[in-house]
Amino acid sequence: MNDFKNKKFYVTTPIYYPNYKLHIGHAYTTTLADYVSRYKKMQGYETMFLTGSDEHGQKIEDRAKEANEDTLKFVTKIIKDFKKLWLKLDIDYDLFIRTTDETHKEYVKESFTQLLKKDFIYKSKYSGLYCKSDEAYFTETQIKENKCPECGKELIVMEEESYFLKISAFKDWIKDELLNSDILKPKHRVNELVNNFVNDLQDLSVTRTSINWGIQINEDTSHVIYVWLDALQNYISALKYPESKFTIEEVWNKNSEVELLQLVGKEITRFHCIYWPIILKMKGYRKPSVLAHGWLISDDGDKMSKSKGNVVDPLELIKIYGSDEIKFYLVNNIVTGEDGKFSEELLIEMINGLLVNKYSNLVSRTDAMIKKYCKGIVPENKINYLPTKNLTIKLEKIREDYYQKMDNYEFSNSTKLLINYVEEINLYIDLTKPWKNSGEELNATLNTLVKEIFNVTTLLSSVLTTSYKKVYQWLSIKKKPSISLLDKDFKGVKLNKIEHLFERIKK
Ligand code: ME8
Repeated sequence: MNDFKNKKFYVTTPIYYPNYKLHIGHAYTTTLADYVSRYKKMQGYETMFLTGSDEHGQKIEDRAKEANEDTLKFVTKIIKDFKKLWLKLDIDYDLFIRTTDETHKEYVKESFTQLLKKDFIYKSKYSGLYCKSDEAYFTETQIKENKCPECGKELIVMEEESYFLKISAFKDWIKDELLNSDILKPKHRVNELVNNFVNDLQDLSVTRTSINWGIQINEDTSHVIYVWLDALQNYISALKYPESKFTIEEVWNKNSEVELLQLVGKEITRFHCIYWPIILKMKGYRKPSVLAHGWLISDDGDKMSKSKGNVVDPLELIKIYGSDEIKFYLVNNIVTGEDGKFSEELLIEMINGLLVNKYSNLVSRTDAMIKKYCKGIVPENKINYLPTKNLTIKLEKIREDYYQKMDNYEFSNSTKLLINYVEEINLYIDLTKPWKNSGEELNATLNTLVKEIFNVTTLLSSVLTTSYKKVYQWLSIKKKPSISLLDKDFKGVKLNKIEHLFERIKK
């Protein structure tokens, strides 16, 4: 392994709209961010993980009105639920940004003034087909039968005085960047984006006079900033907060060495991979690095979304199945970058098939054998036992592959390798048959089992963020998971009691 001591990693999720409670789709993105952030931390990186809420715009104001509440009070209540979800899901974020925070608002106002001074913003009139629900204009070529291509709702004609961002001036630049650099992963989404949006790229309307609930610009208080110019800049403004671990210059300057990962659902790649890189370029900053994942779809094959009424409440699921179980399903069973199904049935199948049968049973079996054959004390491995040597070679290879997948952000492939790691250890038990073995060979086997359970548990700890603690407690390890702990020899360690890591779920 390399030394990552002086390296830094900045990971972000979209800031979610506090118009409704979050559903399992939101939990998916945040779980991926948490997984990769913990992994980088284990490698020795200094990490910063940003999430938050996108609080301005008509939709939010409308929802507050429906509820007959003051808008800020309304969103503040919903945000309590956001934070509760992240707590119950054991998400270790560093900073929760709200776009209604003063620091963010000030930053966005100043930024607007600067872009205006640099002539990247100008005033004009806009008329276009607009989707109120997605808060976006669409061009004729993007739509069919006056319906929003993203949510299917009826579009309306909007005309208003507006400030515009000179996006179209960067059309060739962004096309080239998308095709030839790493702004967007997976690569197959690039063509989609270029064909659907870049070829027909127009200046972006960035203010509204028809909306009150937003950030007023200094230059003209009748205009508030349109949500995307407001929202996207959270990734910069957060770094001005006192709790921020990194500074704006450190992360966003062109020569920055901070590794960056911005996770988004595929429906907002347009904003993150066209407008956002252009905004950054206008400000003289580096390019973003975005991973667009697919959608969680329900059994009927539809995207899970509040407007379709087919959402699953993660808080309810956590109560029944536990947070690690849900996180593992999301990371492992949804192929990163593709759409994937979520249902309770599939979740139960995964819990019983992988977490209980393979992983939890491995730990229980090993615990029982060491307690039976060695009075609960891990024996020493004194010999060069061939099955152990063969196992070690295989597992080292899996580990290398694991690091590679993680560094490539192929999350579902990474956890599949860890399951494979567990399977190899199970096969090693079948092969060495400790119940028929004795003497130094038995000692070598049991010592190896504990070592490899510890290794795989350490790697799994980035997703099984609660359950790994049971194994650490079993082995009296008080330290935080770290790659530097791998391959520790547990000879002479007295095993503590351990309960089942995962319980079988009855259908
Ligand atoms: O778009 N499957 O907020 P939002 C997978 N405020 N992921 C899903 C999902 C699903 N079915 N449903 C939602 C916004 N998501 C803006 C973002 S960022 C500057 C502004 C996740 O509350 C996914 O990450 O509508 C998606 O991009 C995000 O939630 C949309 O959240």
